[in-house]
Amino acid sequence: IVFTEKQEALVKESWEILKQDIPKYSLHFFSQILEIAPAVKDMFSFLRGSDEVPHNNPKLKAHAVKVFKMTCETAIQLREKGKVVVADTTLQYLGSVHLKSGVLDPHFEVVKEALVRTLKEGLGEKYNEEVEGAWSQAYDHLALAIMTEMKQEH
Ligand code: HEM
Ligand code: ISQ
Repeated sequence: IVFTEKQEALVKESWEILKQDIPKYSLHFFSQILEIAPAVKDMFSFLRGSDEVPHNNPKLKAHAVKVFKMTCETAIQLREKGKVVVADTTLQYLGSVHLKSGVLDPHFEVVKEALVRTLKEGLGEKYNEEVEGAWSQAYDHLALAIMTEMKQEH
């Protein structure tokens, strides 16, 4: 696959913007996931037993940030190496966490859409289709790596 320097730069630049308000965008990201697929709510331990999305939940924030950072890292690797390299242990860990939580392939599209909506919200007029395309490509590669690991595990 071809991932250009421009695409890498777009991903990095937009993450720099969203990073400036982690509480806001992690919550937005997560709320979008629930809006698109309300049923996934029960998969998340930090949500069980609560009626609304908890504001300033440390786990929610940390995990949401990780999704953004890992996608960003994937963009860098796609540009440098043309492929995705995630440490085996990380991939195994993520594979097992998601498998145990009951995550299925179609859920990855949900998270992608939520990610894209969050970028749109955070970037405002800096958002465009090129930005969306760059993030989508990087995310797809990362998601595929996790889905593949989930299949090898069960
Ligand atoms: C947990 C990343 C896709 C649902 C996590 C964690 C990370 C992560 C880093 C925290 C692991 C830990 O330290 O415990 C990612 C990435 C994804 C992805 C990078 C895609 C590229 C998904 C999808 C779903 C999902 C599609 C389904 C809606 C969950 C759940 C947990 C989790 C339920 C466990 C949260 C908890 O109860 O603590 N994910 N995830 N993830 N993720 Fe994802
Ligand atoms: C875990 N996996 C995917 C997306 C997430 C978003 C917010 C919090 C945790 C997550």
